[in-house]
Amino acid sequence: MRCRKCGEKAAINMRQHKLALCAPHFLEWIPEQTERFIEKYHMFTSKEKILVAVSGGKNSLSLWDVLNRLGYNADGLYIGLGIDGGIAYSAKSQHLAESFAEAHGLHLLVHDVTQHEGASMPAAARLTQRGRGKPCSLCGVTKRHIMNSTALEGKYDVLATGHNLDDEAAILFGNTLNWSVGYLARQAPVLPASEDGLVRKAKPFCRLYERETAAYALLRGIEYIYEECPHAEGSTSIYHKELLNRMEADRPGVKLSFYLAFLRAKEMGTFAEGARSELNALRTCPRCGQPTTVPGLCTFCRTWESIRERQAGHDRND
Ligand code: Q46
Ligand code: ZN
Ligand code: ZN
Repeated sequence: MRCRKCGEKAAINMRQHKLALCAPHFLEWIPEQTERFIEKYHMFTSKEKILVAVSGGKNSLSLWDVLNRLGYNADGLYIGLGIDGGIAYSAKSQHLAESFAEAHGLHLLVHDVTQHEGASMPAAARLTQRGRGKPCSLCGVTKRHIMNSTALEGKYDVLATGHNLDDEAAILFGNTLNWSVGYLARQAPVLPASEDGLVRKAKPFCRLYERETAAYALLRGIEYIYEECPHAEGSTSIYHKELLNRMEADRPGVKLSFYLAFLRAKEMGTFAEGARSELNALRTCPRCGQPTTVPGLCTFCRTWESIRERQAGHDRND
């Protein structure tokens, strides 16, 4: 297999694009494609301040690297969840995020959940009924809250995440199986800021396959955490990814066409009603001031309040 651009030996063959490239041309192609998506979906401009959610994994570190190479003004945010799982998951991923920032002269903000919220994610999950001890739903609520509040406090124009096409297709697949109209209405390459305090969100890698972001990280020599979060095992999103991978193996490009056809349907106004009813249902949390769909305290404030109460109860009983 030869590189389409220079005829040298190809480092990657992307069947879905009918395109093979050598390492140097592939390392140029990824930023070119990313820039194209940033402009096409009006995600942000080079004058704006960007906060990249960095987990220490291949997608977020590659995204931070690409934005930096393209000359964007992007800081990173690492959220320390206090997950060990026998592999020191959080400690390792934080170290990799910090080393990357240092090596590239980039600014990384670190928010430690144990320090700020009072318990690590696994300990907090054990204290709530949510997910019967599995931390993922609490973790999702907490990460979204911290990302939004950090972006608002730091006056960032936009929050960028490393979601790739495999993530987006799996989310879309799950939302379609349940016909979750509200979620379908909110799934997009870019979500504008809302007046009531949600910062703009962008996914510049939403059209890149995970295989491509992984190859980019490897060829750029980016050190990232290979292990998945130990709590990800057995998750529905991984199951959906596996199903889509099986389809992709038989029909290269199916993930991309599934996602692009969805975006076209959205452009035609499908799900607009779902978006309107979601927006109408938004209220403001009296404690943190962030928008919420539930009356009274938002899910973040309510859940962490009950975690701290239970923790205090435990401490008294000790
Ligand atoms: S980090 Fe958190 Fe994920 Fe780990 S605990 Fe679950 S939600 S799996 S993306
Ligand atoms: Zn080449
Ligand atoms: Zn709140």
